Amino acid sequence: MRLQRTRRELHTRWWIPALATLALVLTACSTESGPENRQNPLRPKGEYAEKIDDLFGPVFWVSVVIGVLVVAATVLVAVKFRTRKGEDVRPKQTHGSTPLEIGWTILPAVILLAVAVPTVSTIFSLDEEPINPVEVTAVAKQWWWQFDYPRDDNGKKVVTANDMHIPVDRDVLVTLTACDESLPNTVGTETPGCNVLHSFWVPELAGKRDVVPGRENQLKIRADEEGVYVGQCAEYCGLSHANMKFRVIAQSESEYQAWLEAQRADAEVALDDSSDVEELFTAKFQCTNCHTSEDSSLSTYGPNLTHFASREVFASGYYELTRERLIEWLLDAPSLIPMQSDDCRLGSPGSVEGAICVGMPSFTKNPPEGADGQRFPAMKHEEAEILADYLLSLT
Ligand code: HEC
Ligand SMILES: [Cu+2]
Repeated sequence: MRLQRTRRELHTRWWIPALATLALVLTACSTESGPENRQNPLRPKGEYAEKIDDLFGPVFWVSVVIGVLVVAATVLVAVKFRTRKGEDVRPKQTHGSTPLEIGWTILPAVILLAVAVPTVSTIFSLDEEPINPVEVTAVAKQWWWQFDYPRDDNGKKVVTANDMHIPVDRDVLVTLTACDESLPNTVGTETPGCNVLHSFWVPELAGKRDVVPGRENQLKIRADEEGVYVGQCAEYCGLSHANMKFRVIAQSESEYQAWLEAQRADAEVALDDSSDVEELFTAKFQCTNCHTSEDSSLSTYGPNLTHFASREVFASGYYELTRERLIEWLLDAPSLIPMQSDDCRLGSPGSVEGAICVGMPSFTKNPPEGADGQRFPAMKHEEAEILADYLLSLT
């Protein structure tokens, strides 16, 4: 009795795993990051992303039709020619059929050709020379992006992080590099100043392109509407890869030029030689080993902070820039970097020796060493506040 019921239950409860699967699939429709997650390649917001979408649509439907036909034919044949009760004869075996074989060779070839023609033509059209482009270099690091804007007449470039500003309705040619001569090598890479493999992707503005150490790739992007688009590293590059985001801020040409002008300008607040801030920033904690806050044309190990407060987000776009968050970050950044290795987070002596910590160090749990080889003392809350207020004045 008991056994029978269990079996019946098994038969009638098939919907439980089915429902669980459905629920899992539906999480993809989550609107948690707003009604539009701003990373939807099926909702292109620029000419080049549109071209890709125009290709994707027809190819998708061709695949759907073929998929449905193949599955339907398979099911039909399986049902129609199944062994019936009491029937125990081996079905008639057929070997070779010239018309069929010619047919199923030619048909797929024709379908592939039909897909290849628009595909290849789209590839060529996306590869056409950009017209009067704005040029930006994206330098991929673990796990954040640096953006370099070309030198002006005085030979000064602009170096910023996480927010990439572009004008609307204009081609932008992005040079993609994982190397920066001013930096030491990332462990495991051979080319000077190079980081590991990354990939640059702004789904609503263009296709993705790999950032390869020792090579310079280029990608054309374009936005047709003003707005903020969310980009993402699309090639696994270490533990916190999934959070290696950035924002593309598309503005009118005049707003863009004004932004660039402001970024070129000197720091809003100069470090005064005898101030508390100067003492903390350059002497006590030597933030200057990895950052600069006085020259927006320099590329450094960590993000250039000269106009830090002009950004709305920080830490690869993961956090909104608020005073509280910034203080937390200055005290113990590794704990705020998702997936940062435990060695870097805990800073427990012994486990840290030889551990590869990338990113901003913890100034409370695992303070870095100064030039004299001595570890800095743990940062006090008041010190973090002074530093945060200074950084927030750097508009
Ligand atoms: C060993 C090098 C190093 C030192 C020393 C260091 N930083 Fe950093 N810092 C980094 C790196 C790398 C990042 C980027 C981390 C990320 O985005 O995950 C960073 C990020 C930051 C950011 C966020 C920037 C942004 O736009 O996302 C701020 C602010 C910052 N550091 C301030 C400081 C201050 C203040 C000090 C001194 C108390 C300091 N840092 C010392 C390496 C360092
Ligand atoms: Cu990456």
